Amino acid sequence: MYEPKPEHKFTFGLWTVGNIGRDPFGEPVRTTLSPVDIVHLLAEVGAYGVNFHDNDLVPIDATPAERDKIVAGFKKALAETGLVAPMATTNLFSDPVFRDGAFTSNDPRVRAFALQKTMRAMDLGAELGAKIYVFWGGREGTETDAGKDPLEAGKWFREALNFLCEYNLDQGYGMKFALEAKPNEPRGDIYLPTTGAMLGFIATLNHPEMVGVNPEVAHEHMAGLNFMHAVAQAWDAGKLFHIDLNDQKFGRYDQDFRFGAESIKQAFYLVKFLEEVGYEGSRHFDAHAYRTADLADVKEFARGCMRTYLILKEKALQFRADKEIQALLAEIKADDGSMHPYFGPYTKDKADALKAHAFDRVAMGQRGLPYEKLDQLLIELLLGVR
Ligand code: GCO
Ligand code: MN
Ligand code: MN
Repeated sequence: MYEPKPEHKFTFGLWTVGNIGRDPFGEPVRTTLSPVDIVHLLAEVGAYGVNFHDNDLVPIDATPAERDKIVAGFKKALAETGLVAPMATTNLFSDPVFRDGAFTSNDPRVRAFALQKTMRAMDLGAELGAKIYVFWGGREGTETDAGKDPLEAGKWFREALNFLCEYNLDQGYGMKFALEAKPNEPRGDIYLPTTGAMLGFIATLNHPEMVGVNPEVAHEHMAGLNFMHAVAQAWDAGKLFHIDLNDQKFGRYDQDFRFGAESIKQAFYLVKFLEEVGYEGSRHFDAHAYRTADLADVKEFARGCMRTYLILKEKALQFRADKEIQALLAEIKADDGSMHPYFGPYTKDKADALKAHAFDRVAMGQRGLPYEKLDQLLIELLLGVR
């Protein structure tokens, strides 16, 4: 019943199920899987697609001949399994060259290298059919603001994206860029730390229509924010090009837990939102299994992400069909139409009439709203007793 199907558009990055369980305190606990192994693993658990950073697939030091061989093998695995590669991105954070950022590094040679590396990674993405190109500026930030000017860094970042938008046009790749915000980690502070900040920044670009966002649950939760609200703002702006689903305790380090592992209610609101507005992009799980997992448990992790999404999708339908819940919502949103003449576009007559209207403010302030009752019904629905 909760079997993933291609139409659900569930995708995983090579780096997600391929995560070997290294952390700042400990060595890897799982063996490295090749990209081809990962494609087969994802096919086995029922995913629709696989996303990748350039260097998840092609090592940074690979020769052109090695690159071509790896890409051919990967294409073969995609063809064998029917998986697609809808999103690609650049690793601009692992190599020591990016220790002070990529597009915002103080070193102009690093900024130019970051552009070169991204153009090559876009070529790779295009070759494999990716139409969404993600930018996660993991090291675009500072530990001390004594050495970097945020205005200058912002200008460099804008110039880089403007340049790459033109490259996309010039090559005829037809890609859409999706900017992913994160407040910190690995930098002390990362520039443009929230989805809202990214949306403001996009409006300053030369090709704003080409650029949207890739919000991630964990990143907004690290900042203590309401993820669904950020997604709604992005959707309203026509900018929800991609989404990174995972989970995270609020305010903690970057945990990348299985989707729905921690915040069931927030996950429910999110799935309900995506399904009700008709979001058609990938449901990308940017998460990894606990460090305690072995390979079998990694598969459970991947299956769990998709299964929880599908369970919550069903719960959203149940919420809409629940008569008691809908009656409460109707009561909360009651509207006798008497205020309609005051809403909509401004006219002087409307303003005059509204200024003259006598409101019973005290009575209005006495009206209670049954949100407690509604929320308890939602809890019972999610706990499976409704
Ligand atoms: C993180 C980020 C990354 C990006 C990935 C693709 O916190 O590490 O979420 O996983 O999503 O680099 O851009
Ligand atoms: Mn993340
Ligand atoms: Mn992410």
